[in-house]
Amino acid sequence: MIRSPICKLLGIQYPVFQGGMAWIADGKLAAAVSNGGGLGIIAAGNAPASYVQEQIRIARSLTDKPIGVNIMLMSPWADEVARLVAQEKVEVVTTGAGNPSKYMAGWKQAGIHVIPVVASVAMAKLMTRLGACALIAEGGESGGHVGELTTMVLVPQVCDATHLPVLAAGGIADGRGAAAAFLLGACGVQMGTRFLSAYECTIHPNYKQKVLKATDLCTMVTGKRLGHPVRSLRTPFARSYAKAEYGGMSDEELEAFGVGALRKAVQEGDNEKGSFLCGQIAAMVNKEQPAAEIVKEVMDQAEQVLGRAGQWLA
Ligand code: TUI
Repeated sequence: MIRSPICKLLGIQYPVFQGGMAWIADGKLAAAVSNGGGLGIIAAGNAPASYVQEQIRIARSLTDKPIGVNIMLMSPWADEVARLVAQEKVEVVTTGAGNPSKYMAGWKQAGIHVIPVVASVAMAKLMTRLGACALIAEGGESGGHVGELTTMVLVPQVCDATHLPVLAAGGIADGRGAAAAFLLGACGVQMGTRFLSAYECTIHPNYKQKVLKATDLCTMVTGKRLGHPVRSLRTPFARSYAKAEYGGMSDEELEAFGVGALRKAVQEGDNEKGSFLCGQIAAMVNKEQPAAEIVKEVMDQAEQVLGRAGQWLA
């Protein structure tokens, strides 16, 4: 069985986090992952604190295991969600899409395990100095907001830059990817795209089917012009956004074009106006199954792969 320092630190069975996917990772999905021995994470996304509070209540009613909340730092509600997680004594807070420095001291005082997502060595060093208890190094293979570096390149550099436990994210959806992450120096993984196929993930059926049918070149990155690159499935909407980005639209028009697109994908499965955020590894996500089974299957496979890892040693 695979156990690593992050298991003991957080009181979880397997070193597997479920990514805090905006509009998708709700209390039900998070509880299912935590009940499976991983760490389920509720996404605050662009929602107000009242929504997050309700999802925490739902998760607490379904599991007595530790849970996390992901705070999307570009959200206009980030300050109030930051206060809420301290009040609610959530075990773990992860952050994404920005720099959480101004919240770190308050969260630590509230006894929260703070685990920021970093996409660079500089951010890894800063978060280490400010008292994070672990880091998630996320490469640009991931879905949603992406940094510049790939997982293969980022993870070993972050491991060298910190004494903290590092989880790898971006492009990991099975035991091979998890084993590779361990070999790069990570002591756990975070997966988003793989959990889109969980039974407990209640995205629109159109969204789920698109992920299950995706092939290797099915994703693309848009949004670089406005400074917020996002990886999504290559749908009619993503293509027309990309066209608009390099056409004559003003920044304001472009911004308005994208508003609400993720919600339209998740709730309505809207093929024309929805933005189906998704990682590059979607091609390898082929079946629906319970979240708990995903956690166990990935770790069992990683164990087998690691057992064979020395086969070429002479
Ligand atoms: O945050 C994510 N993925 C996301 S957030 C999101 S919601 C959104 N919707 C539309 C546009 C933008 C966001 C959808 N997917 N992943 C974690 C992550 N964080 N990846 C990269 C980073 C990151 C980037 C820069 C973390 C820190 C950072 O620091 C920049 C700075 O301030 O120096």
